[in-house]
Amino acid sequence: MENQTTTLDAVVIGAGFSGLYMLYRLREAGLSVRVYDAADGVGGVWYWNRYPGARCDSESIYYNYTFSEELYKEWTWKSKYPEQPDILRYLNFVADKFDLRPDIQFKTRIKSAEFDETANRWQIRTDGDETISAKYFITGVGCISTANIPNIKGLNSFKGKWYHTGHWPHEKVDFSGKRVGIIGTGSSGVQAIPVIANEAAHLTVFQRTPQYSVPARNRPYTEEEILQAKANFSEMKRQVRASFGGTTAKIGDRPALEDSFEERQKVFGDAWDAGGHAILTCYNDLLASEEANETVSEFIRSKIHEIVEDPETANKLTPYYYYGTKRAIIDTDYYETFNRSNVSLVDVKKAPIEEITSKGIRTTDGEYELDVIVFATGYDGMTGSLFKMDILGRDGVSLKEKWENGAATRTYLGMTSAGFPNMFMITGPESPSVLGNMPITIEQHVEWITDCINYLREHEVDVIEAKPDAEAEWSKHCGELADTTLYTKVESWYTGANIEGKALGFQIYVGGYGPYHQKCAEIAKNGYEGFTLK
Ligand code: N01
Repeated sequence: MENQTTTLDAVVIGAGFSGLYMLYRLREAGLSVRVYDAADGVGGVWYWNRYPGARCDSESIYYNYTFSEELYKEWTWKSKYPEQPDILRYLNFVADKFDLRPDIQFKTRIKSAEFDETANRWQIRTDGDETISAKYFITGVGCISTANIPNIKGLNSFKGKWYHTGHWPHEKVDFSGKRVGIIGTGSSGVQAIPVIANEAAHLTVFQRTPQYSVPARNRPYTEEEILQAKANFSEMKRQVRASFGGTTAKIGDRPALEDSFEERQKVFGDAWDAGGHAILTCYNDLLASEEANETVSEFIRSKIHEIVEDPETANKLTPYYYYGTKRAIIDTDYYETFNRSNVSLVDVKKAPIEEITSKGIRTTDGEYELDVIVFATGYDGMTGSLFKMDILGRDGVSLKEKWENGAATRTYLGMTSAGFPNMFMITGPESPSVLGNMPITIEQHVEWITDCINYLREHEVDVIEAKPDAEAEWSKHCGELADTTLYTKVESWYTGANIEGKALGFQIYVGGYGPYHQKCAEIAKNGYEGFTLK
């Protein structure tokens, strides 16, 4: 077939929360726009993450769009923490309500995007050999969407079935009567483990780093709560957009050590009983001071020893790093699951996995025979999905090359990068993104990008590009802020430490959603300060 070229004003990659709203806004602004997604449906990560127990850890009534009051009032969440099928239904509902599908091309992956300096347009290529010429190139690829399947010798020889939580089959995986092994105890593993344990003949958990987890205390919403949330829409919208993390949660007004031990136990105990992430924000310095952090870390450790009956298992499950510096986890019956007779825990830090054999997993301590292996081994976060494409800016320099494979990520506001004109990244590195409730920060990016494009069109500006000094300043500011926290002191997917050979760096703006949103608004108000407009 002959190579076709499509001409559009804008190309958006990804049909998740970011891409759907970007499409809605740009279409409303009168642009010709198309969204591309490799999946055959909308949903982004919620399309792919269908593993047992998959659920969001942001509260439902905040984990949605706030741009349309009508939409907010038409949709009703069932439970406090939304499960994956409900989120996927919600995003399908959004796509239908706003008739978005005609402008989405599914089952199409973007392979490359190259800026053509003579035409000031992006030449974008798909895996179907289609070429699109677009004025604006916008990525909505998600921060944690490129699966990390560790390079363990022998996977191909395994005779059983294996799955990654982020690429789960659409049909139910039947664990009944099976010997299942799961590698990984991050958010995905902690959610999947209790559910798989309920079904499997035996579940072996291969744990490298023990995790802190706090009960979610998920439950159905009452009718009263739903009515109240809907009635309170405008105030909720105002609060979440000005907040630190995209919800109405309050951050404690004092440092942890200002309270006595007994007072702290009461505060932490109440947060534990209430469930969710509140325990991390009881005090205002839990992520900034080692001593303060130790108080909450120790509280959770003591809970693990209360819950887990076998002392040796409890010891193996006891974490040692600063709580919250790896993404905080909430669960339903995680630690309780280790009291079951059909669950065993293998410490692969002590006895590392050597290989996957035809029969199962062999560690330095012995071989575990398995019918199914589940990889809950996470993602190449922040830059993984951007680097999967060949994005070439001015002078043919690739984004990956410019950012030295992640070692020197440079952005302006986490949305743009010098040398990549008319390109915008929704929730890119060095924006607040994953440190809170994603839909709220996504909406802010989408609205800022739309306003920016409207401004360019009104002022007949052909090209917008971050100035190198403005971006250097922003990256420095992000780094300095991060260094005031404990985040940079612990290895996690936030720092890239989970990916073999990946350069280490903490690429998230930690100053909070509200202050960040204000900064972006100021820059726009000052005629896009820090950008060259030509
Ligand atoms: O991935 P992770 P995830 N051998 O990277 C282990 C979001 N999310 O998919 O800690 C043995 O957190 C690794 O061990 P270690 C959320 O933002 C949200 O669970 O590196 N083990 C770790 O235990 C979350 O943070 C929700 O030592 C290996 C695990 O695999 C992010 O996605 C639900 C290994 C990976 O944990 C990622 O979560 C799910 C190896 N070679 C996800 N390689 C909710 O909203 C890795 N591990 C609730």
